[in-house]
Amino acid sequence: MLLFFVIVLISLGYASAIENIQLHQNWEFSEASDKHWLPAQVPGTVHQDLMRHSKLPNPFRGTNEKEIQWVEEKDWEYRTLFTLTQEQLRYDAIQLIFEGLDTYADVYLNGSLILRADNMFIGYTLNVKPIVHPGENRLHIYFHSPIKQTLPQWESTGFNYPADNDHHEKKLSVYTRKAPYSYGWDWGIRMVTSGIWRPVMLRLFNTAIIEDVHHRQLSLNEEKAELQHTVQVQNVTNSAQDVEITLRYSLDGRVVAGEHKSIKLLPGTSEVEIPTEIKKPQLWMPHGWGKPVLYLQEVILHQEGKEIARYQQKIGLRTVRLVNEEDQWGQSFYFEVNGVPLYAKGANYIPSDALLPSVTPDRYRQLFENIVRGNMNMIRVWGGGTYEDNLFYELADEHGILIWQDFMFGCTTYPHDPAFLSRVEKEAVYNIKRLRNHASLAIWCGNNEILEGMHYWGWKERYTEQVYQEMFRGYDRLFCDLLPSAVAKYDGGRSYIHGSPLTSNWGRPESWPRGDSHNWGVWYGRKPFESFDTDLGRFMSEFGFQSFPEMKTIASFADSADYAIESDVMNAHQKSSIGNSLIRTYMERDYILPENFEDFVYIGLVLQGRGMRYGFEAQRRNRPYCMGTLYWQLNDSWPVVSWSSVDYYNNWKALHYHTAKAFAPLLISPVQRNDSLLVYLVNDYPEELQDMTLELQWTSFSGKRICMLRLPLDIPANSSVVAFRDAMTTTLTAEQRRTSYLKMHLKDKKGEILTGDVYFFNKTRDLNLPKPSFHIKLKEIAGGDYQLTLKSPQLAKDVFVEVPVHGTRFSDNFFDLLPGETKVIFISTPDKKKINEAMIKINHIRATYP
Ligand code: NHV
Repeated sequence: MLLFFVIVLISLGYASAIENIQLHQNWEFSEASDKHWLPAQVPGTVHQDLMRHSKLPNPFRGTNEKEIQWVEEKDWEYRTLFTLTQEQLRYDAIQLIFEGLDTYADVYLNGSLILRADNMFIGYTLNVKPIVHPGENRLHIYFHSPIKQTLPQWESTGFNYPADNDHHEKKLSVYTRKAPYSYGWDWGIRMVTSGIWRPVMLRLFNTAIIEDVHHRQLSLNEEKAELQHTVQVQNVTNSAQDVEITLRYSLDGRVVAGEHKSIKLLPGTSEVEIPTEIKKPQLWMPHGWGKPVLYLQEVILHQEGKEIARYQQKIGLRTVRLVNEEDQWGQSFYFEVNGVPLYAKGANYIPSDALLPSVTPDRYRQLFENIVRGNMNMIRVWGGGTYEDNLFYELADEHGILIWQDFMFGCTTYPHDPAFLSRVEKEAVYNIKRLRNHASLAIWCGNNEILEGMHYWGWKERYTEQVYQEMFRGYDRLFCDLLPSAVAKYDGGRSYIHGSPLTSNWGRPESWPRGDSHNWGVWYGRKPFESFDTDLGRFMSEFGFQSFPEMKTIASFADSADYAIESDVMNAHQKSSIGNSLIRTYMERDYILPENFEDFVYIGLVLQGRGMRYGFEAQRRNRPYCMGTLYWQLNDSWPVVSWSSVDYYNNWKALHYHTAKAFAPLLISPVQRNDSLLVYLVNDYPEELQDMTLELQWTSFSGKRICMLRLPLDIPANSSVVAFRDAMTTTLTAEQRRTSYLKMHLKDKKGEILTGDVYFFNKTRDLNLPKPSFHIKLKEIAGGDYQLTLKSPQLAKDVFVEVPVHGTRFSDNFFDLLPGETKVIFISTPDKKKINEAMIKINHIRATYP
């Protein structure tokens, strides 16, 4: 964008207005002690550069993680040269901008120490005009090892912080404002990176620059929106006199204020207030409720008829409010969007890669495609990662995805000495200002699970009373004082909560009715999936279940000799010490345990998908008591066994297909309660649905229809209703309940199917599954796009169509192929890769039986 901007200005003859020069060329790096310089890529990390020069093995493969740990203990240097002309030196201002330095970086320009960076989460803008000269300029950055840098602090602290996810015995991560997950996590490889991880550039300009625009919405109704925009303009002339410029503010190309509004700039930064009004505003709607309409706001500065600066950003008009109030059940926790309570559906997001600079714009787009196709409307940027790239929030705005933004603190207490607090304050202000104009931003949250840890993870016993009490004081200082004050000052009106869960609660029934809940009773508590029916909070912001990634992802890091659950290589990719045994325990409850590794992986995927779906539906059935489902976790940062629904190579696990189905705005949700079958209809649309028909069809596994029922009904807006109730024994005998299923459809008055589901009357292990005989046909419909037709006279359960190309898209997968049904799925491979029938593997539950 910026490059495009430069070119446009030059072509209009405004070459002198502004120049943005990316400094991504000619970099070299070296370990500090050996001065052996090699070409480097910027933005990047030292790990990526070392891998490029074969100085590190692929860290994701085999047990290589342990071979790369030496990198974190070294200091690293990066350097480049750039040239500037006499003419360029004549600009009023020359800024050197780092959008992100990871982390302890001393920056030298032509021999001057111009910055000592100590926080990876903030960008730095430096005035370098007095330091640069015509011709060659030397930029040199010395990265101190984050380990060595903090060791003295650790040694003088006198105790080890409870950062149990930090995979080093000395818990150093807490001292550094650096993505916590890079020190290891229970799904994370340890790669303590250093480097210029975000873009670096020079900005040369005359007169003035638009430093910031803060857009605020003062009121919003059907008639009009009242907005206030605060524009900060920095005057960079040396003149002691006032500088006259004009400012133009436009929305969607229409100048709504300040056409030739002339401004006298005083020396330094001036604030210009622009009130505007939009008649009949079009609202930004969350995904599932309508269009997320965006308006392009643009501020342009002119001097003597020439454009000197331009600022663009898309904004949305909507209200979002966290309603966290006492009510008949306890304390509500829901988001009201444009005046209507929204059932939030989504997941917890972790960083997309262990090496952040390798997340390309394309990967962000694919991520949001997964979010949208998963029928989600909210994503939580969880506090153990990073504040995401601008593109992430732009895509959220565009797709109507609300963002729950944690500050980057999680699962441990932190220091709260003055130096630490001052870093955090800068980080908060920087990121609040960077993100506050996004329509998608719904809430700021102080941290992940720190209070939970304080109360229930044994920390009281681990520390002296004095240390423990000091930790509480630190908590209050950071999360109840510093962060909320920063939010109030720079983003007033946006909701803030000090932490999630709001009232620490795992496994304590008395806390379910209050605030948001993390339910880890399933998984850590070994409770059955059916406990999701009763372990219900007001907003489920975390709960999850692990699975292995599918075989082609395992094959990316393991050899076939490693294909055993407890092999060294598999264990290096399973960071939860109890993970494998928990998967097995749950599998035995619901499925017949398969004999081979590949089938264990496949059934594990089905187990995770079906189990989690049970939870999603239970929570949605219980609206309005429960008003949100954000599961743990959406994605992976490397190929690993984890709770994710999409693996590192962008392959959907069974869970993501089940998510899309369970999060559909209209849901048919059957459940067995005592000896009855109840069929719920859940409508998340803000409109009533009239003249609907619910069709129920009981059918045997070999396709024989047993019984059929049609029920006319209306479904209220934003509701969950029981549409059908039947004693389990009324329609089917016990034997039939092992050999039949119930198919359900919701049709509108034209007979069109709006949604459907299939229900089985027993756990999969207790069903009498037949052996299906498939007819399969693959047809190429365009380059890389295929149509696969599947048919069988007998039921095939949880059919998994496997294609050996990473990132292949399936319109559906992990589905039940009903007897006699012709199932057509669309398959699309990345980069139009060719596939054929022989490459397709099909698995299903019956095929795994001994
Ligand atoms: O373990 C899975 C995920 C984590 O990756 C992540 O930190 O915030 N998880 C589990 C829990 N929270 C989170 C809950 N943790 C516990 C529950 C019960 C006892 C101890 C810990 C996420």
